[in-house]
Amino acid sequence: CARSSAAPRVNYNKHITDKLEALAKTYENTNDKWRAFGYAKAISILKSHRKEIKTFEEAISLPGIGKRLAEKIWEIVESGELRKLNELSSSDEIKAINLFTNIWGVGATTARCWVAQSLRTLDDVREKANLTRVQKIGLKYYDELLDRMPRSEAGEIEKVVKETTQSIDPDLICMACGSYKRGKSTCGDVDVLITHPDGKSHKGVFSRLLAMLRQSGFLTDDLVRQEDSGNQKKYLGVCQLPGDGRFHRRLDIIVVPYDEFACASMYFTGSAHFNRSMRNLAGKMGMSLNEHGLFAGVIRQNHEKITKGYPLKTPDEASIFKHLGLTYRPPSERDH
Ligand code: DCP
Ligand code: MG
Ligand code: MN
Repeated sequence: CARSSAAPRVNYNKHITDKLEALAKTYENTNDKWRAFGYAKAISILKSHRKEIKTFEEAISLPGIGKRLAEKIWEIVESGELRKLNELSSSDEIKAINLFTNIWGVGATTARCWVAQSLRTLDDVREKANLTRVQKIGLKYYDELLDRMPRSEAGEIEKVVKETTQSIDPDLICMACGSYKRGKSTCGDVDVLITHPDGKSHKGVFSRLLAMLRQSGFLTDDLVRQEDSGNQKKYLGVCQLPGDGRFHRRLDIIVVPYDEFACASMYFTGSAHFNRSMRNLAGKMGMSLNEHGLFAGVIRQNHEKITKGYPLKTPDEASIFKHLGLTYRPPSERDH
């Protein structure tokens, strides 16, 4: 959650949260949204608990954790196993749903639909399912896209994008955000953010950059191109570094106007969990935070905004923390 101290975070209960996360994911995939939601809340509480849980009493005394969840926690503490998870993951249907939702572009609804049509393997899907253009790409690179790349490779990808970007205009700012900026040792994809300090020369860069990266063979497949969210342009695709034995990797590129740079870089740096708690905090303070800006004087009725408020000046990330009354936290301390 959003804290005012800047102490690094350790998850003392990873052995528990790993199992509960797997169970939550299964519930989400099987459309048990409420159950998944209950688990997500418990997992976040466990992750911010300052010590390892060793007794049932400790588990049940945590806020938002009832008897049944405490029993599951206790079972993991005591036996290292979670029977419910083992049981669910031995079902062929559930195995297939989990297999299918790991295809990029396939959600739980589609996966369930295929399972209902008796599809069980990736070959079944390849031969019998009605695939979208994007799902075909997801299937083509199934293993490669599931693999997390070493941090050094994310750095190489950032370098290619940066050099190409700055060949258009050397003053363009271009940097990898996401898990890379948080200092993780592996990255699921590379999230590159681009802007220009003069506030206008970012315009036109998006299309030119993509064309150049495609031309050089670096971009191999396009997944999604979003040009509709205000002044930000977002690209999701697949790239491959030159040389033998290189995997295809997911690459996201966002180009933003300079006055949205701080909020965009904070959003894109994440983590998703950190973003959620920052947004919640802003909401409680009558503000609203998203990748475009931080707005004050927001009036809500039943959680619905009735006035948009006015944008606050956010020249850098530190100013966002300051507006929210928080001590600055560097990216490496934004995992939860
Ligand atoms: N993001 C978010 N909410 C989402 C998805 C993303 O706030 N539902 C933000 C926070 C993420 C950032 O976008 O850190 C980049 O998204 P990624 O999915 O690329 O996540 P990470 O880079 O954090 O992790 P990974 O290494 O898996 O890519
Ligand atoms: Mg990422
Ligand atoms: Mn991403």
